[in-house]
Amino acid sequence: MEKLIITAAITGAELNKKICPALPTTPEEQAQASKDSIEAGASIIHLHVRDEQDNPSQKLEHFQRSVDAIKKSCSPTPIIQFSTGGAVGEKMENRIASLALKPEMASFNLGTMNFGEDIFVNTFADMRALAAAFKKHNVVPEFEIYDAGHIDNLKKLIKEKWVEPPYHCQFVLGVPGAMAGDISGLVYLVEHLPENSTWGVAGIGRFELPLAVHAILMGGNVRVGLEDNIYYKKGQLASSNAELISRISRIAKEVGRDIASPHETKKLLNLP
Ligand code: KMH
Ligand code: ZN
Repeated sequence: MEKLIITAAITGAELNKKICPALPTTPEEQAQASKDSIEAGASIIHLHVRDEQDNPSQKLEHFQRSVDAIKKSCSPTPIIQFSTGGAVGEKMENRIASLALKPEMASFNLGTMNFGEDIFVNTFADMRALAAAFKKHNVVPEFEIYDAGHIDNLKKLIKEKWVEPPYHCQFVLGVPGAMAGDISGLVYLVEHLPENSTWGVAGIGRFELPLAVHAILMGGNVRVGLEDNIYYKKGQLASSNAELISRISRIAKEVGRDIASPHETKKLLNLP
């Protein structure tokens, strides 16, 4: 089996420190969380950023200051994957604009869906505009798949030649409004991927750990972090992102799956 790529989703856009005191939101906190996550085994940082009031932001200046802080404090430097999802309701033009900073990777959300009580809008027109921006800025997309039909949306974009292989897919399972985090669902999704794909899974909430363990055994990759799940176990908040990542690294090593470094991850994902 290939080495395991662990992505740390350290912050997200939906949470705050009242709900999760350990959530890193300032550039300094994100730099420390990234450093600890890399030491714990992560090689990719999935990055959402905040403004001076701690509100979710897609502004270039806010991305830039977090990227600078992370690069300064992490050795080896992780792959920094921008979120183009942002917070629910963010304008598509702002979500796309962040790609101008040319991160190595960024998320690419594959469809409109209920997202809790909200609607997360990603129309085909949005996706085509996003795909054009990825090409223009030479950024590698990670395709976020929340539902089975999103694989068909990806296949449509492939057919229309908006996106090119290899296709890096992240199954984000357990969002209220989309697919739950059942193992049978994960198996179905893996079986229906387009050729020349890699995959990982990000289980939301209580789905995080069981899906990660299955992905480790199935040869997939894993995303964990406070964006997706704030509990270490039932009733016990996680003390940090690194705590969640360390557990995944321990489990992977116990079952004989080595962990990919940032350098190895670049090779595995064919990043420039
Ligand atoms: N905050 C969610 C609405 C992404 O990063 O691309 C979307 C999200 C996905 O977090
Ligand atoms: Zn995200």
